[in-house]
Amino acid sequence: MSSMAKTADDAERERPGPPGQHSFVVVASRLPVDRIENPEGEPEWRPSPGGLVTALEPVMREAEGVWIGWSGDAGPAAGPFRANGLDLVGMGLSADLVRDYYEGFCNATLWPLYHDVIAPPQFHRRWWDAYVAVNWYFAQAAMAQAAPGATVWVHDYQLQLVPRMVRSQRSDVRIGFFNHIPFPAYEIFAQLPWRRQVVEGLLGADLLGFQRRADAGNFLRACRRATGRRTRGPAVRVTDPAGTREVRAAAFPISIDSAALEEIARREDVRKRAAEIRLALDQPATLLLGIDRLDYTKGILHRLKAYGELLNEGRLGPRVVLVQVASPSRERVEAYQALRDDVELTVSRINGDHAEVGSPPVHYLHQSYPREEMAALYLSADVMLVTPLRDGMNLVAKEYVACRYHEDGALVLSEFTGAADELAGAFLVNPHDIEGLKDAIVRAATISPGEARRRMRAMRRRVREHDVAHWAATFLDALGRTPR
Ligand code: GDG
Repeated sequence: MSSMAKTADDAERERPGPPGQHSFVVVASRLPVDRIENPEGEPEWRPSPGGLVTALEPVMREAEGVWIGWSGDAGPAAGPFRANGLDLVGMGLSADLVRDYYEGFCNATLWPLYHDVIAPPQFHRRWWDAYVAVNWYFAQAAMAQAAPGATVWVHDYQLQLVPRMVRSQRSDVRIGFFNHIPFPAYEIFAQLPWRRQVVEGLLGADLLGFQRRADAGNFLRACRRATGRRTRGPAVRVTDPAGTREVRAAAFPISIDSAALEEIARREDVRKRAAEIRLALDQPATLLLGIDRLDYTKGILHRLKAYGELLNEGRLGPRVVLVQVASPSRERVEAYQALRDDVELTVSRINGDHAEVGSPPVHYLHQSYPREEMAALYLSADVMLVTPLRDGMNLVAKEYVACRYHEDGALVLSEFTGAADELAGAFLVNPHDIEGLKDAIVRAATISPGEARRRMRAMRRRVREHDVAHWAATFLDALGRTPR
């Protein structure tokens, strides 16, 4: 990668290459496949089906789409290839760029900053340079793939400069951007030494999608404050060499493939597995469940604190169990290593204080599971605990609801998640308020079947009608209607 030391402005002065062949281009930090080694020791691509690829697959096929992303490992670019019936372009990041761009600027600067500085963000100029360089590398790949007049959909905080970089050379394409994580209040965003460049980078798009209206509002305020631009409702007027245009910023809450997940939950083997899970836990009267990436935004420690106190006070009765899945995440970033130590210490203390031989009150699983096992866990749990301190949406909450086809179970949900705007049937909590959280857990654990049904039914309707296909279609429809 020879262009690594470029600044954003240098990058824009370069001449564009010839246009590509694809009329729909997805640009995301990660590919929808993982590189694995087969038994013969050769590399192979295995699908890593997330909601995003499921939602975009039909559009990808119809519009001869291509997906540009990184495999997740340091190493050379895989180049264009086909896997799973999709055209993919694998981007390569050197070990230095993985450290400075991915672990550094993305995960130790932007992630904590955009999640309300729950952990202190670090600002390093070398990391910013790597961010500019990698964004430019992705922008070039997007331009090389995009046919004249193509639609380019850029995803998430790792690639905020790509819209402007693409626009500067390809005013023929339509550019959408979706931010999967929150956009912080200006007082927090303003800490970023490169705040103006980030806002300008995003304003290269025609349409900017956020999870919540509050996020779109925060972005519009950042436009006014960091760039001095005027906004009118959801629109920002931008003048660039190709003329004056209006950029729209609005909420498009993401969702899950609800029907597909419910189908898994209804499978006989999955139902059997759910029963086995309860049996293995010695048929608890109440099974509480937490499923999160092991991340400091997810409020796992607050949840454990509340649970530990409830056990001390005996408010949940004797036969209660918490299963906490904390799937390994960003293990080379310092704050994540510290969090893992804290969580594991806290779990051990609770178990040390309350376990009887063979029956610990917390089952802590630092592992990743197949989707079937996840569905069985959702199906087995009486109460789902989703207590982030800040979360763009939180798909786990929606997944729990999608699996509860018996219309039972209860959801305790932090009001600081995007999902809280939609799932009014949940017990909404402020996870910092430990007493309030404890009360909500007790209420959820002792809910009457009638109330549970009423709440769950409303949430299920929402998740069924607003699934991920609806999300993608709504965004792409709005993007298609932006003025040319
Ligand atoms: C970001 C934003 C936003 C977790 N462990 C396993 C596993 N998972 C799956 C869950 C769920 C997904 O990972 C996690 O999604 P979340 O939305 O809960 O959180 P983030 O990873 O932080 O996602 C978030 C999202 O982007 C989408 O825009 O909602 O706010 O932070 O689907 O099920 N899946 C499997 N095994 C595991 O062990 N198979």
